[in-house]
Amino acid sequence: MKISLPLNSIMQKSDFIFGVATASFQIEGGVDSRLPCIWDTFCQTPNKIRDNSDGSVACDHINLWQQDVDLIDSLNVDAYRFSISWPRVINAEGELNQQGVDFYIGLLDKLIAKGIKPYVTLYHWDLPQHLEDKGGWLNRDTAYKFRDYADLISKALGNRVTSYATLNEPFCSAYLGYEAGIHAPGIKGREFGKKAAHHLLLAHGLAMQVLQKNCPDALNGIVLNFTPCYPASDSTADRNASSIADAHFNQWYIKPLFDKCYPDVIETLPAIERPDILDGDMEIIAQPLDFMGVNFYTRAVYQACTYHQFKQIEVPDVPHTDIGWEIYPKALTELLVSLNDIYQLPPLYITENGAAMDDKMVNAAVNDEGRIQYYHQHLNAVNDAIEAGVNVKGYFAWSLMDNFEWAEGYLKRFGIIYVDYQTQQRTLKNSGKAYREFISKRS
Ligand code: IFM
Repeated sequence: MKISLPLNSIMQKSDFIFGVATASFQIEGGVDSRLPCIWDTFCQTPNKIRDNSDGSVACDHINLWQQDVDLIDSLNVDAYRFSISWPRVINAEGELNQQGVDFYIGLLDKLIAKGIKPYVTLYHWDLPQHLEDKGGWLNRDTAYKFRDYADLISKALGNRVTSYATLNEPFCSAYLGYEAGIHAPGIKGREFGKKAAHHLLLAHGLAMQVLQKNCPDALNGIVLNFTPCYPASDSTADRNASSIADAHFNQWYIKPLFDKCYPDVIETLPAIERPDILDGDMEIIAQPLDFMGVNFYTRAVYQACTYHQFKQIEVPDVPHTDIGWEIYPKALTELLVSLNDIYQLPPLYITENGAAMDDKMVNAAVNDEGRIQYYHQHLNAVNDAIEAGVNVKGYFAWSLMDNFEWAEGYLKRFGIIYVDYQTQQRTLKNSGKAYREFISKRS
């Protein structure tokens, strides 16, 4: 199977960016050369990570980064999206840790020397533990600490960075980390999620002000994840249920960026669940964006439920990836078209898209046909959205290589490169070959 798009498609756009993506905690390892973060603590808490693993070695990228950049280069991609580990570059006193900064300068310089554009995310979930000890994202002051970190690091990296994203997937940090409790720091309770979300969005707005001042030539923005909500039936009750779920899980994070307010469901929240919004906060959050990143993997289907308003259901007999997420590429097209209808969007990038598969190495090869098909379908879905008028300027495959998949540990493999965690040997999967071949066919 090959990845292919129709003629006269995004393949013809010379400025469309194809890339691969990773995140610091998921690949770096090297815990001894940085401060602890909330995921170090969470991994040490019994029964939080399915295989009881942690990020202490991960893909050992901290040592193997040069060969990893060579691998990225061999894929013929235009860009590499990675994140900076806040606890690696800022010490407990809030000053730059030069050793950590030098690691990223080396990485950036090698990428640039190879003609690969660096797309940098400042926060992909690895909050310094000492800030969590003071309340983490439930403490408004963390937003100001994030602004200070963004200021110091963006000055230190100079003009090396093509694009800065402030946050990756604030929904996951807020909801999974401070409401469902299944991600670090593992806090559970409906009264926490929206408060954490507000401070994350405030942190984004404050950091955007700094980035636009320090790096006016970079593309500065934010990366949101979307799981589009569909009703289980055409009934009014199910359609309402699905739209309430959408307001909580998707619109909650995008509406403040463009409309300076939260979705109307805020009015239905009991006082204890409401965020603490101070005068001027919504103006800070709604900074002009140079781009917005969209991370997409799957959709969710909801039906009405008297107790919780909505209930997610499993659709029978549909294809799933190895992590149990339904494969439904049409939702990506529909999502992009609907966001474009609702909001005054800046250019969009698909900053993550990919599939976990039960990969097996056989005779030094990984024949991951299912993943190739996933990429084929989703790239075509992006192309359909562009043809419907959405301004999408790039696409990043998640992920460059297998890595630490959060609460799933190392059990789920998302890479287009296979990682043998015993030897740290990397092997290009067939999907990696297909992606390389696809990109190389561009005119
Ligand atoms: O691995 C994660 C990534 O860190 C954030 N987006 C979703 C991916 C797959 O779960």
